[in-house]
Amino acid sequence: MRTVYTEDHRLQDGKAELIDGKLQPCFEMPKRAEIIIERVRDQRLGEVVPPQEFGQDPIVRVHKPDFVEFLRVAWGDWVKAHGTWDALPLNWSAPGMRRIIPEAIDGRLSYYSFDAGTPITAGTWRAITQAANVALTGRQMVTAGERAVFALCRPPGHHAGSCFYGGYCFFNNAAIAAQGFRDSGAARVAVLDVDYHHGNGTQEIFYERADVLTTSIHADPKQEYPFFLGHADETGAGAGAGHHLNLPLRWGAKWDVYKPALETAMRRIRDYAPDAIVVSLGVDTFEEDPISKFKLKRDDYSRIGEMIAGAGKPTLFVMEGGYAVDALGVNVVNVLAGFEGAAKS
Ligand code: Q9C
Ligand code: ZN
Repeated sequence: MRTVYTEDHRLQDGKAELIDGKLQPCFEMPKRAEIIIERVRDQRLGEVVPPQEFGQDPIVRVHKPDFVEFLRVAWGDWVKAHGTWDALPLNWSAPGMRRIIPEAIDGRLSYYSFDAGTPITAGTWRAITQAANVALTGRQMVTAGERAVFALCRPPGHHAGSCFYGGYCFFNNAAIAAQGFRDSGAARVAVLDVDYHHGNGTQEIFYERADVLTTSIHADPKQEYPFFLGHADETGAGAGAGHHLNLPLRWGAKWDVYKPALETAMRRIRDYAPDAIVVSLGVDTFEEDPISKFKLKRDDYSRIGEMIAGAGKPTLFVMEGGYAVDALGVNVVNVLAGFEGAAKS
């Protein structure tokens, strides 16, 4: 399996996030992707190729133009107002307040975000456009006939919606790729989100559409971030009714409860008969993850890869979360190698 990767991800290197009541060093750090690419190379998973440039057109297919333009200018506007420390929002509109786009940069950060864990920095725009290019390049390779490709995106994307960022995510790389498959001839695309956190952005983007089936296995939003979406009764709306599947699991979930949830998701995906599958590949379900409370082990990731291969569809893996940095390379490559082993047999 080939990997798409660029060192430009390093340009997203935030100083701090607000977590557990404290400003702490960002868990979403450049080291994450570096550990993963090192393991890809050590294990000889396959060739590593750089992304091509696709411009803003495929991005505005899933994100609103005013949101994209905000991200493009945010750092410059922030520097004018406050200097070169990272930009973070610190208040949000509550029910009863109005959604009028503020002029001041502080207000626009608030308007377009949903948490204080996602700093905008000098290199954010380049890093996030390149992460989208990584996903789009992988999409193009799969469309051209590769059985599977790994898009080593960083920063991640699945919390970002049509007009909001948060959860370390700015552009929804997986959603951009899924839309890219549609725009290049795929009639139906399925998204499988195995990140520990609910893929609220991906759900929001495709919720009223039947041409993209979205599925997510994640920590129950009654217990876990992002809290306000990801319940089992959210199944799609309008034309998309019945085309979304949430499989929330309680804190402490081990392979014995994770496996049946993944079987349920894969069954739904098989029934949908998609032309391609996009996997939002988070490995923050790992037992040693510092911000998560599932208990998957290293070998469980090989099984996840095998089960995804069982669908027998062209597959694009898009990197999402995972913060146990030392084990990140092993766990991610276990999924990919597990997939390859099962795809061959
Ligand atoms: N106490 C991704 O995995 N903070 N984003 C959670 C938990 C935000 C995770 C705080 C976590 C975002 C892509
Ligand atoms: Zn996550």
